[in-house]
Amino acid sequence: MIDSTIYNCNVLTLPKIHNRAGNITALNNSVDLPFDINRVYYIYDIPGGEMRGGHAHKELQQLIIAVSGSFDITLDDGHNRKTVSLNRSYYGLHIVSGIWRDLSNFSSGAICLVIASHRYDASDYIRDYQEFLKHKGR
Ligand code: T46
Repeated sequence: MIDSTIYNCNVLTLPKIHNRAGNITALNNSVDLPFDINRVYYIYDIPGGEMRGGHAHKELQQLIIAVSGSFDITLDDGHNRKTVSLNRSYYGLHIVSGIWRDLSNFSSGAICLVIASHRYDASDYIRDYQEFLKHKGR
């Protein structure tokens, strides 16, 4: 079990296969990720000035990639905060469980790809910040 703090949420450099016609990044289960993949989704057509997130997950781990454009992710473990800017297709932010996140500053045309450790489960979300602090024992 990984500690549930922002210091355990790191930007991973993903494998990149380059040739003159462009790049490929392939993510292999159990090889390139710190968890097994159970779901992939992506967020796109994000209107200017909008924010996403505003919640934490009890169990879910994720790898978040700006496959196009850029955006910022602010992570909060109930004690400390940090903001990570993603702007390259070969960087992925690993978010461990139990971290509040806010996504903002989406560039025009940004696409946010999320690789997730579990299938969708509404009961895994904590959408109230005070409840999140209680969950963290703060
Ligand atoms: C996160 C950020 C980056 C589903 O039905 N299935 C799904 O797999 C997902 C992800 C969402 N939904 C439904 C649930 C809500 O009615 O889509 C609606 C919006 O979902 P949510 O509020 O989770 O959207 P975001 O963009 O705020 O958050 C999502 C992830 O849930 C979250 O874990 O980190 O993307």
